[in-house]
Amino acid sequence: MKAVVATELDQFSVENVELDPPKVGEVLVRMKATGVCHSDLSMINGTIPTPFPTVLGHEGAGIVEQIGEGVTHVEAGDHVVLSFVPQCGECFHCIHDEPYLCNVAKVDGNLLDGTSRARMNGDYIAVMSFLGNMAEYAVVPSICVVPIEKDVSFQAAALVGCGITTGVGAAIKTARVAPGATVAVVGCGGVGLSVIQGCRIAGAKRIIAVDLSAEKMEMAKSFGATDTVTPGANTVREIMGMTGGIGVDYAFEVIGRPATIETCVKLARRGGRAVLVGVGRMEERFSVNALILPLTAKTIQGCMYGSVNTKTDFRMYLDFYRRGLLDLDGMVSRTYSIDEAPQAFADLESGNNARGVILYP
Ligand code: COD
Ligand code: ZN
Repeated sequence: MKAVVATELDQFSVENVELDPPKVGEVLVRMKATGVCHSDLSMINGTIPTPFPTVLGHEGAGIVEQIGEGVTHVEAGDHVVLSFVPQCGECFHCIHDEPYLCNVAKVDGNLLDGTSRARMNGDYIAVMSFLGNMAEYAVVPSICVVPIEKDVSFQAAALVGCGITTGVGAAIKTARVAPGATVAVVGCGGVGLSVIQGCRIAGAKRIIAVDLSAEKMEMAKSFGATDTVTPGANTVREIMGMTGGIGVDYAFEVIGRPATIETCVKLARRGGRAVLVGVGRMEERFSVNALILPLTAKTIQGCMYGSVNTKTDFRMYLDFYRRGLLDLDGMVSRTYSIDEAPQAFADLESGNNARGVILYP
C-alpha cells in the first residue's frame, strides 16, 4: 500500500509499505480521509522527536476492514474516527476523568505491545502516535478507534480526529470559556480556527484573532472572530487598548513559539488565563517574571488534545456539525490524493489551507 513516510530529518515521501494483519486488540482500517496537521510537519522537521522512518498521520477517518481477536466494540464495515491517544479506561488518568492523558503505552512509534505492524523494504518501521494513518490502510489499537454514524462525509469526520477536537475542546472543555467572555486566539491555522469555533459555540462576546497571514484572519472572521490584529511589536498594547486596558479572559496560543506564549501570558487579564495548545521544541524556553503570576492571579494552562474523552466527544462534535453549530465543511480548503502529499505539506507550510485533507478512493 501507499503511505507517507518521514524517511529522515526534513525528508518525507510516498512509499510502498506493507502491513501485518491486526493482532489481539487491534483493528485494520481502510482509510478514507486523512487531515494534514502541523504536527505531521513537526515530526518531519524534528520539533516532535521521532525515530525514522515513521509512517505519518494522526488525524483521519475510515472503514473497519478487519478486527483482531478480542475486539468487540467495532466490526468490519463500521465507519470510524481515529484517536491519536489510546484510551484504556483503566489507568490512573482514565479513571480520574483525564483520559486524554492515558498512559497505557509509551509513544515510541510502536503499537501498545511495543512492536509495529508496518514494514518498509522488509524492515519494521515506526508509526506516528499509534496510528500512522497517512496511508491507504492502518493497523491501530482498538482503543484508538471510535465508531461513528454513517451519515457524515469522511473528510468532515477526519478533522474530528485532531484539529477540531483539539481546538474546539481547548475552548469548551479545557478552558471552559464562559458566555460573554473576551478571548484572543494567537495562531489561526486548522487548530486555531477550531479554537475560534469553540469560543463562538461557548458564547464568547469578543474573539480577537491574531495571525501573520491576512488570509487566515479573513478565514478567522468567517469562523466567528469578531476582530483581527496583525501581529507585531505592538500586539499587546493594541489588544489592551481594545479591551479598555483590562486584557482578555482567555488567551489561546496555537503555534508553539516562546514569543507568542509570552504574548499570551501578557494578554491574559488579571485573574485570566493563558491556554497553551501549541507545542514548541524541547530545548526552547519561555520566560515569565517571578512576580507576575501571584500578584495578578493569572493561570497558565496546558491543553492536551482538547481534554477529550474520545468515547463521548467525537460523536458530540459530529452532532454539533449536524446541527449547524460547527462548520467542518468550511475547514477543508483543499483535498489531495496520497500522491499529492508533497503539495499538501507545501500548502500547509505556506499557510494556504485551513485544513488540507488526503482522500483515498
Ligand atoms: N504570530 C502569529 N501567527 C503565527 C506566527 C506568529 N509569530 N507564526 C505562525 N503563525 C500562524 C501561521 O500563519 C498559521 O496560520 C498558524 O500560526 C499555524 O497554523 P498551522 O495550520 O500551520 O498549524 P495547525 O493549526 O495545524 O497546528 C498548530 C499546533 C500548534 C496545534 C501544532 O503545531 C502543535 O503544536 N501540535 C502539537 C500540540 C498538540 O496537541 N497537537 C495535537 C495533535 S496536533
Ligand atoms: Zn494534529
